[in-house]
Amino acid sequence: MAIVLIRQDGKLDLWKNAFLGQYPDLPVFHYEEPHSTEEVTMAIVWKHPEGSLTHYPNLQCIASFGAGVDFIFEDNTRPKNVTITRVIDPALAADMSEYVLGVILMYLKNLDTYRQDQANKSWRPKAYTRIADHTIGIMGAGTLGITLANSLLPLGFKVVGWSREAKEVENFKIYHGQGGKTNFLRQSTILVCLLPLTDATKEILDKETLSQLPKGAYLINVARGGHLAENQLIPLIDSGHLSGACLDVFQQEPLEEGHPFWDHPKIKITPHVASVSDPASVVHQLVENYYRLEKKVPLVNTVDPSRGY
Ligand code: NDP
Ligand code: OXD
Repeated sequence: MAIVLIRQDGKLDLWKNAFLGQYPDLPVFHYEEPHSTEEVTMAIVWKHPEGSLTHYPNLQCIASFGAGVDFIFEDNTRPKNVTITRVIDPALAADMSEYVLGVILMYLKNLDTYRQDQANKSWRPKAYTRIADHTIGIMGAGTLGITLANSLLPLGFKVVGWSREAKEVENFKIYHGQGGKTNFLRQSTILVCLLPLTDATKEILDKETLSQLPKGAYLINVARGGHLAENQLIPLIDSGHLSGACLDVFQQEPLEEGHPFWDHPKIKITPHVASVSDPASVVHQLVENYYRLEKKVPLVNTVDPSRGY
């Protein structure tokens, strides 16, 4: 039995060393070095090259290096009937909450605009809003969404959530399904997308959905670029229906040089960094599943293929 690591972002050695640092005897290889493909039972992947999983005839688990698994389901060449797992990690959730809180406070107090004004040596005081003025709508009240809600509520924000199935939590209301979507959207002065990308959520942030937000609402997309119907965003901002957006994820990453989002004064862009899996924090859960395979016991953090997340 062995583990293969597949990713194309220059971080293979960093991850391999993180595994070996904590588990020196672990049979872990990266996909570009010589290894017995027959031995491999677990592939840990992040945006792997399509077709790369077909080299492993004895694969029992495909594990995402991150929380999302959309790129695994998109690879139609992947071996089917192999368990898929994802990362569920308190540090990943805390990092996401910190990022979103930072964006919200920047928006409330116009801090990004003053940064631009300073570059132009322009003194232009603007009206600001307060925490009490806003209801944060968390689209995707799952692991990351609930952690975010629990970090915003003590600060005085009103929070509403939206999920696929009905669920109740003590401190805020979670709407669900198509039936609850409109009520959820109507209240959300700041909408944070934390959905998984699936057939049901593809381009869910389109004109129809975003038009149901209150006038002047702000959009934060930290989930996947595929959630946003990109060509429908700028008209909603330019018409004044939305006051702006902060986007961490894009249909195509890196964002193409000529994309209109780069130059729009009311769109803030970050390069898919809202929350990044930290090897020190997630190696343990990935290796735990490798040992579970060895012992033939059920894996943790599995994904339901029928839901796609
Ligand atoms: P979870 O699976 O824990 O939560 C997903 C939530 O979305 C659940 O509440 C689920 O509902 C809800 N949901 C799914 N489908 C629908 C639907 N069709 N209609 C309504 N609600 C739906 O995921 P995580 O919180 O761990 O992660 C969310 C996503 O965040 C990841 O998939 C990834 O794409 C993205 N991400 C982005 C990062 C970045 O740096 N930008 C970093 C980490 C993650 P229910 O509760 O009923 O199942
Ligand atoms: C993730 C991500 O899914 O980093 O973990 O986007």
